[in-house]
Amino acid sequence: MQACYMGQRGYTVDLFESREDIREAEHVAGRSINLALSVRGRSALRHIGLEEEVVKSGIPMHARLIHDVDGKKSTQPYGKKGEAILSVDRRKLNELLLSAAEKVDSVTLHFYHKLTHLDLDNGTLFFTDKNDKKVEAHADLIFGCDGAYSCVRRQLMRKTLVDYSQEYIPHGYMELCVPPKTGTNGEHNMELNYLHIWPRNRFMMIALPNLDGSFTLTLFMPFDEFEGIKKQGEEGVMAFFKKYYPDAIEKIGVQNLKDTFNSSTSLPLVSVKCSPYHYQDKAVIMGDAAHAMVPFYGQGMNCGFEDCLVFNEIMDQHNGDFAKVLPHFSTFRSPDAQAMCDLAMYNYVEMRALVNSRWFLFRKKVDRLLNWLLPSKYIPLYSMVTFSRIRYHVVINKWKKQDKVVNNGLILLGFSALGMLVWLVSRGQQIKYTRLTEMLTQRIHDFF
Ligand code: EGU
Repeated sequence: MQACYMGQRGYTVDLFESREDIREAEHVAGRSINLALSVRGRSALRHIGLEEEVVKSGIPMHARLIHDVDGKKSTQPYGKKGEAILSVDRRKLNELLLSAAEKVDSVTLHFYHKLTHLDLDNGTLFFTDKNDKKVEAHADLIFGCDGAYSCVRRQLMRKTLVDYSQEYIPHGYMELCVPPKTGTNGEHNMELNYLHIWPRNRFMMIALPNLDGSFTLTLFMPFDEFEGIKKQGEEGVMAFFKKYYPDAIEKIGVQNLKDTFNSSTSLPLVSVKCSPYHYQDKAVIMGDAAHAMVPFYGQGMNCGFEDCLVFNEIMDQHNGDFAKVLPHFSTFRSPDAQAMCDLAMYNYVEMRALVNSRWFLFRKKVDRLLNWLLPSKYIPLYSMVTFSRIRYHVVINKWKKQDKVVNNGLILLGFSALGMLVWLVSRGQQIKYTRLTEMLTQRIHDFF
């Protein structure tokens, strides 16, 4: 993505990728198969003329579909009519981006180049290629878009004063597959245009649709529970699913479920925050390298893509003077990326702790009511994150303010109801209760 942006601005770009060219790969192992693309990611794609093509190959999800333990289903729309998030294939997206980058004359792609170390002051990069041969390259400016375990970031941290935090959560994830209906030519076996959710307190499962008629299921669960189930072998797996996800067994298929569960490992989820993102005018990190987040808002890719858009806007402001652009990018972007990391972590906690609490469910209802009453004034948090380009740190501020107003409003409403009740009773009982009413009114007055 960043190669496309820089290439289209006329810079000479060499893109180094440790793996093979995914367009020629037969089978791509590991990492999640589909991604949720929303407004921020789409805006970044639009700017390089790729939005339409990506949207065409994505599946719109207009609502969430929640499966409870009894197999009962309920839906909640995401936004207004026509608003949706897209389930896109990671591989397809990578292919489109690579082809778009390759189309630019000044961009050259290099595959099978694994970065081993780099000299930031001289702009020298050291790679090993397919045959383990050492390859050296030189660059005036290095973009480190090399993921959560970034090599560029590691070097950056030795050269400047970088604040850094990393957190693993106790949950891991495992991907399972719901194949298309048997005997059909890729007909979906569950409702197509939804993000399916099976919330179950300590663990949770979600499913996103694929173009070939299948769904990719992602099960989030503490590592020790994964281990516990695996120890019991096939029976353990079946017992677990019968208890918590009975409706999913037939969709996945018994044999498929047993096979995948016991042959896959659960993968870790890491959250990384750091600041600044740059070294002088020589290097800058972007995407997961700068801000890896847990996936509980579906924003990892969207936030990373938005980095490119933001960087590009800052390039415009400084006429491409990297000595100004890089620090500006760091100070402008890191509060937002950190805010998103925090929101994602907050949602991880919330989803487990609060999904069943009465107050939480009540607040969700109030949220929807208020949004329905004041569609432009009261926007739910997920909506600001997913369907707007409001800066993430502003999203948090707005949300906190909104939350306070609503909570106070609800308390006031509660007290008014109580006051009314007391007043009615005291009218019947005369003087006896006037003092009580007075006392209460005084209390309410003091409270606000
Ligand atoms: C997790 C893993 C539902 C893809 C957060 C919603 C996600 C995605 C939600 C993954 C959830 C969770 C939101 C979207 C999205 C919801 C969101 C989460 C896509 C608060 C492939 N999350 N995800 N929230 O709102 O804003 O329906 O792996 F289950 S899309 Cl965890 Cl909108």
